[in-house]
Amino acid sequence: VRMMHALRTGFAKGELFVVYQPQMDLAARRPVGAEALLRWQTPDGTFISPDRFIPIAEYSGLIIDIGEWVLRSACHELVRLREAGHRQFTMSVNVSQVQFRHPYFLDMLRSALEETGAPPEFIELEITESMAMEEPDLLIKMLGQIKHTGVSIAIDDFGTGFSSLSYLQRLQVDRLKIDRAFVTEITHSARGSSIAEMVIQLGRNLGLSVIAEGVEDERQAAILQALGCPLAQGFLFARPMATTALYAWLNDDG
Ligand code: G
Ligand code: G
Ligand code: MN
Ligand code: NA
Repeated sequence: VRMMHALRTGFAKGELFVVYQPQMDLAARRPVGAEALLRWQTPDGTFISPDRFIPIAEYSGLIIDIGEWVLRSACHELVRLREAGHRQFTMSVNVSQVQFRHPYFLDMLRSALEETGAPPEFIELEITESMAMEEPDLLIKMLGQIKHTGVSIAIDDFGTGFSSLSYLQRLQVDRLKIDRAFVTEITHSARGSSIAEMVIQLGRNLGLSVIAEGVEDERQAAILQALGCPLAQGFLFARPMATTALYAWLNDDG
C-alpha cells in the first residue's frame, strides 16, 4: 500500500521515465528498432525495478494511465526519430494484461496513434506468452482488431509458456521474442541451444519474425546468427538508454 501511494504520487510528479534499448539486425549489426522500457527513480535516487512496481501498478489499476503514457511517449519518440532520418526504425512497447483487457484499450491505442502521428506499421506491442494463453477467444478477437490498426504484435518471453503450435498458428502475431533464459543457455551445454533453435525454426515455418533478447556476448551472437536468427537485443549491442544517449549512440553507429 505504501509503494502504491509512492507510485501514484511519483507518476504524477514525473519520477517515471522511459528508456530505449536498440534492437539489431544480427547479420548487419545495424539498429532496426528499439524497445521502450519503463524506469522509476524515487526522489532519494533509488531505482525501483519494473519487476517490482509493475505488479503494483497492475493491482492498483495505475497501469492504465502509466501504460498509456508509456505508449504515447514511445510514439512521440518514434516520430522524432523519423524526423531525424531514422525512417525504418520500429518501436516496441510492452503491454500489461490488465491494459489489454481494459474495455478502452483499442480506443486508447487508436487515439495515441492519431494524436502523436506515429505510423502504426512501425509500432509493435509486446504481450507475454503467459498472457497469450489466457482466454484464447478474447485474445484472438483483440489481436484481429489490433491488426486492423496496422500495429504489429510480438510474443515476449517466448518459450517460457506452453502455448501449443496449433494455437500459435491461430494467433495473428508478427514476431516471437526468444526469452533471455534460452539465450543464456546457448553456450552452457550441447543441448543448450535447442529451444532457441526450435523458436527460430518455428518462426521461419510460420513466417514470423524472431528476435533473441538478452544477448550479452559475441559467442551467443555468433551461435544465434548461425542458427538463422535475424534480430537480437541485449547488453552486447546496447543497454536501455535515455533518449539523448540513444541519439548519440545511433549517430555514433552511423
Ligand atoms: O527493463 P527491465 O529488464 O528492468 O524490465 C523488467 C520487466 O518489466 C520486463 O519483464 C519488462 O517487460 C517489464 N516492463 C518494462 N517496461 C514496461 C512497460 O512499460 N510496461 C509493462 N507492462 N512492462 C514493462
Ligand atoms: O521481459 P522483457 O523482455 O520486456 O524485459 C526486458 C528486460 O531485459 C529489460 O529490463 C532490460 O533491461 C533487460 N535486458 C536487456 N538486455 C539484457 C541483457 O543483455 N542482459 C540482461 N541480463 N538483461 C537485459
Ligand atoms: Mn519486452
Ligand atoms: Na522478455
